[in-house]
Formats: sequence, C-alpha cells, structure tokens
Amino acid sequence: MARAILFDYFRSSASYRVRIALNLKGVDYEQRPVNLAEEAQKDEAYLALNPQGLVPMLEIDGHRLTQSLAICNYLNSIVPDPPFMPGDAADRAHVLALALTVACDIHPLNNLRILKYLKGPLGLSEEVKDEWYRHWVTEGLAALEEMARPRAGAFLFGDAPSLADICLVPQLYNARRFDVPLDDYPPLLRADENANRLEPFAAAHPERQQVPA
Ligand SMILES: N[C@@H](CCC(=O)N[C@@H](CS)C(=O)NCC(=O)O)C(=O)O
Repeated sequence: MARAILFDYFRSSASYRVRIALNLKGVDYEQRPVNLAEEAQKDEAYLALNPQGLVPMLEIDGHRLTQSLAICNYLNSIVPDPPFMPGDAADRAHVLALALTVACDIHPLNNLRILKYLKGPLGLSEEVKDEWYRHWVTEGLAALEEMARPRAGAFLFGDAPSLADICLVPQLYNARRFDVPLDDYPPLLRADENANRLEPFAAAHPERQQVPA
C-alpha cells in the first residue's frame, strides 16, 4: 500500500489535529505543505484535490479524505488501537461533543479566511480583528471547560487521550498565539500539558513541521 500523503500547513490547527491522529495511530505518512500564507490552497491544482480549498487533505488507501474529524474517524476505524473514542455510547457522545465544541463552534469563527474577510472587505482594524478572535475563543473555551470539568482526568475525558484532546491542543496553541488568557481553565491546561508530553502530540507541533519557503 502506498504511503499516506498529508496536505497540510504547519500552523493550521485542523491539520495539526490530523498530524496528532496519524502519529497516535502510528500511520506512516509524508507531508506536502500547502502554503496558506501565499494562498496556495486556492491554486487550481490544489482545488482539484480538495474543492473546499482548505487543509488538511489526506491521501490514504486510495482515498482522498478531507475534513479533519472525518479523517480522524477514518483513522480510528482502520487502526483501532489506541482508540480515540470511548466504548460506551454516552461517553462517546460526550467526547464528540467536546471535540465539536472546538471544531464547529470555536475554530470556524477564527479561521484564516474569516479573519482576512474581517480585515479586507469589512475593513476592520488589526485590533478589532484580534478582539473578535479573543472574544469567540474565550467564550468557547469557557463553555468547553464547564462541559469537560466533571469528567476530566489527566486528559479532557478521563486518563487517556481522545478526540477531544486532539482538538483541544491545536486550539490552545492558536489561543496562545493571540494572547488569549487561559488561566481560568485548569482542566484544559492539564490535558494540554499531559498531551504535549506524549511524542505523538509533540511531533505534531507546528514548530516541528517544515515551514514552506
Ligand atoms: N472543518 C475543516 C476546517 C479546515 C480549515 O478551515 N482549514 C484551514 C486551516 S486550519 C484552512 O485551510 N484555511 C484556509 C483559508 O482559510 O483560506 C476541517 O476540520 O478540516
């Protein structure tokens, strides 16, 4: 079987999720950086691969997969160990809710194209754009903390990394880049710290990726 190919960008948090997932599952892959800073995601050649013009995109087992959570779900299905999701249906719904809080309710409001639109066509200043970012991240993380707290352990759910941590770690990396205060969220910080001690998470960190020239 051909080696998997991940089209990603070092700072893209959706790509970062997939790098973590691939590393946790021990799937061998090579990277093809798509330079978001130069809008390479809008090149015809890339749009032919992913009509959404977003990263990540994973070529694996003869498939072309998009959407980071769909990719994580695929990886979890083909490589069951270690599982990203708990066995119990209610626990699984809880972990998915945590993951979706990040992936659907925080991240999309702060994605590159949204921030560019605020600054470009809508003419907002850098300060107002950053305020937008901090507002939605702070509101989202506060809710995530309340949701996670009762059942958090070393990780966001219990004592093993799950899809919730796969989404959390990149989101906190982003939040720090924009100076969002994080001290109010101890369970999130604990999970982030414990996750980053694990090589599959550490190796996926943006600072360990190739930066497109
Ligand atoms: N829901 C998608 C989001 C993908 C996404 O938004 N990727 C961003 C980087 S994190 C991107 O490619 N942005 C390019 C742009 O905004 O033009 C996923 O989870 O894969």
